[in-house]
Amino acid sequence: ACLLTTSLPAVAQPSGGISPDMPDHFTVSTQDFDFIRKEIMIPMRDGVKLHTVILVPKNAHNAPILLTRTPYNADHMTSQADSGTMASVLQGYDNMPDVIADGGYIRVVQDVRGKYGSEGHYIMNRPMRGPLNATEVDHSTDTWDTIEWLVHNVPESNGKVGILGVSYDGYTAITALFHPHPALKVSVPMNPMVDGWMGDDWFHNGAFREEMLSYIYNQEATPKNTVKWWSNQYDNYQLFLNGVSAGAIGKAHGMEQIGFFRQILAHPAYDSWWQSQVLDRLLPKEGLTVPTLLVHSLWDQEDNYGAIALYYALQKTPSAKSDLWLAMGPWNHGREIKDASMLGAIDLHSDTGLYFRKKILEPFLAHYLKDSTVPLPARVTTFRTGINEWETMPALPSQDCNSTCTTLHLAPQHGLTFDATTQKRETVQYVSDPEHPVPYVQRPVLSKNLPNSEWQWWLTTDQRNATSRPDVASFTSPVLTKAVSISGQPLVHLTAATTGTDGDFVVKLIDVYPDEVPAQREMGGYQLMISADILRGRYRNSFEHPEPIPANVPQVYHMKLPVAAHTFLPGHRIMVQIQSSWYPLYDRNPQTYVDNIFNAAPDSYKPATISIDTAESWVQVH
Ligand code: PG9
Repeated sequence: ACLLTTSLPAVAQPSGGISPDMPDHFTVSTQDFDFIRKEIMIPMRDGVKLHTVILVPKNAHNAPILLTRTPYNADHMTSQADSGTMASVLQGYDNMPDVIADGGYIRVVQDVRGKYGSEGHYIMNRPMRGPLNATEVDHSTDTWDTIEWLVHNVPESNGKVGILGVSYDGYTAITALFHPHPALKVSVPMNPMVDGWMGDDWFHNGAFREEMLSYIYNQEATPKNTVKWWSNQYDNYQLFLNGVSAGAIGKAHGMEQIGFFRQILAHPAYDSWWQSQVLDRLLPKEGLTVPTLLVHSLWDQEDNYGAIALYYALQKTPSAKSDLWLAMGPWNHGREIKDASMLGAIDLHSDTGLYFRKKILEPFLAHYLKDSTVPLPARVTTFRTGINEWETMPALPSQDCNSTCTTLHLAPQHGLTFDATTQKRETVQYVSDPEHPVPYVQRPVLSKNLPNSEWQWWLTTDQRNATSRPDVASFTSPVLTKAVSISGQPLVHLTAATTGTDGDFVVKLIDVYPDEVPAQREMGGYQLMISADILRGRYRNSFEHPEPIPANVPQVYHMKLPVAAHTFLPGHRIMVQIQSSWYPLYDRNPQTYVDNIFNAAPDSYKPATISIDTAESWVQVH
């Protein structure tokens, strides 16, 4: 579009015969745009002003507002095109032009405190007011104050506001539900970060996700991310190995200057600092009063815990019956807002992102924000991989196993059986050597900030690379003669001994494709992870109070794996895989008990022999 200025800015006076080409402020000519863009500094109750971009369709009248609150640059998120149409401007993160622009919504994106154009101080996942936050403000008050301003100052609106966002912006969409503003009619947290210790971005069951150091660095060194994480190694595997512990690597990058990094170092266990801020503990105490659609990606490489944990926690509250919905799909982190016809290498044969937006999200928003009579989606909608079909259910299966569970028993000779009577005792051993940890993707492991990194899709990558390592134990069923469908969270009961005094256990449930797949030959023999997670052994009895593992004494390790909705087809096999590192996504366990692994000395990292007892190890599936 040809952009003309509407008013001529003052021209700087020449000096020494030279006058600058650039005006102090360039004004974009918007008369041919189909929307009006406003940038407002909205005052909060403590006087801090938050930078807010408002896009109003030019024909808007009685239109609802869709709000996103973000640490990722509101300006950037509302200026993605060299075109003057709202649909093309709203292409980026958190935006779905086919829902937001085509739906006639007023779009509002706000920088949270201390990021980009907003005043105030940034705090990572700023705790809600309470034991960790004695101030008068948190994300819920900032949302309240913002909505209060919007409903009084955007005359084109109908006074109804929805909040939505992916990941961090899903987290802020949840915080809006605490003492919500009466004009907040709906919340859609997508892939939200909910509990950073138990299973979202920072730790999983106590194992630290050291690949996230670069995120913390970029987000927290400067308000506008002007200082970027650096590395002198192309291969992160080598970078982290050289650095020894995650604490040492962070310190070598000067990260002790960053408050959140200091908190991470001080709180390696699930202590009261974590417990009093995680949203799946806090929100159920309040209950839901606003209709909420949680959105979960079944292959989410970043936040595959939060939406489901919050769903189960809210299900226990009376308000769930009226106000809680869940949608799950075959997506990586945030893929539901884009084309989602492929799951990594796997062809889904339809655009599952489009289906979600048109059949679930759009009616949900319209019902509550436009008083539309379109029916609401089912309480739970999920895409079932394997048979590639959508299905609905009144609720997710329970988190505990009852008589309806099927048990996959580890069996001798690396077998896996449904039949408990064929399960016999055999000890399967491997040596876990911290000098040669199992890579989570093939090396070189590229930083997730690099465009050719495998980060986005790593959960879908072929596990044959792991299967062929001597420090990975694989247990495989015979070829299936009929389909096996699973839903909900697989439950692991693993019995293993180690010669060390600490150690990690990674358990993966894998769909092994037939040797030949004529329709897509590259899928022949593919080993697709369906659900997998890690547990730091010191937390086997208590996430809050770690304990050394007694060397050479078998211990039971329980894990709830991420939720699945998958059908293993006839001709496929089911595999359970066990290993003791997933590197460098998760920091190495020294395998010698030390007080705080962030400070582990190089000589504490020791090889350990792991012995798995097949007779006492199984995975239960719904
Ligand atoms: N997964 C990212 C994140 C969320 C919350 C905290 C830290 C990181 C994100 O995509 O926003």
